[in-house]
Amino acid sequence: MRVAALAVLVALTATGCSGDEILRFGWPVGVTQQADEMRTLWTWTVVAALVVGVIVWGLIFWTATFHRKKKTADGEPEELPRQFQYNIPLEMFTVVVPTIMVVVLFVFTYMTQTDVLKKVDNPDVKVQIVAFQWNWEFKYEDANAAKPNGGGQVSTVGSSGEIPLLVLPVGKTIQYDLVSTDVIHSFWVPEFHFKRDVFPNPDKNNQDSSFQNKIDREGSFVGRCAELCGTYHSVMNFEVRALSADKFDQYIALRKQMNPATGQTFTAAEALAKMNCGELCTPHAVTTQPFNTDRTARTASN
Ligand SMILES: [Cu+2]
Repeated sequence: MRVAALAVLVALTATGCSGDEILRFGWPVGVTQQADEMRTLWTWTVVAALVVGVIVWGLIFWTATFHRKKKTADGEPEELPRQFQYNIPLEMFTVVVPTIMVVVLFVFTYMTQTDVLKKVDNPDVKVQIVAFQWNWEFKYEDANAAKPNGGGQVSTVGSSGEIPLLVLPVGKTIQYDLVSTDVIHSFWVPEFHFKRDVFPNPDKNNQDSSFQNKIDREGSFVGRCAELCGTYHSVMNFEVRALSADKFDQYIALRKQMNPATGQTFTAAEALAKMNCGELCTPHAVTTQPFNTDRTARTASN
């Protein structure tokens, strides 16, 4: 027993796991409020499973150790131990208790799912996510005013030479409206712990083609198409750049302004470069054909 306790202690300390990591039980780190809610559900589900597990393991150990087939005093094998089949109370117990467990897990899962899918009426930012073979366009639905070269929405579109950057604010409710111009794609940012298919004609199918979330930290996160959509499906990548709300406002303002150097409004990369806020505003861009999957080997675009 002492050896086992020591082994557990060594395992916990030697691997350098923090309390947070232990309670994460292998759940990957997410960057949205919704991902944290899912993590809480996971943590308590594992805790509940461990409690049940410890009881079951204890019972197995107890039965196997103390209720083995014994020999009698004269060396003859003992008759079968007492049998419990057709024990109605016991059978009721083994039906009712697992049913209660499943119901409890179901209720908490349903509550978490409802929370994750919840939408408020007035999100702070709305982006239309347009998927097409084989790239993405991100249109900022509220940022359509006063572009000097004739108006139109602020939007970022990927090309075969540049991965599109989806710049978003931290701490704001963001609504993603998904639409495809051709086949079914799927919008997936692994760190959001959320993925949703992108359909052509979103009004004509029964899937809700929009969702909302709230990002809780700054950073760069890789996004992918998660639905096999044709020859160049694998190059359909994008990048989410989460900036503080101030920096995001600055970014959108720049996107509406004329870049004197080009005579056009600032592109995503130009606006980020002009903001000059370090690594976070470095306009990483990676050629998408062929796509370099090594995200540490990004090449800066001009
Ligand atoms: Cu796709």
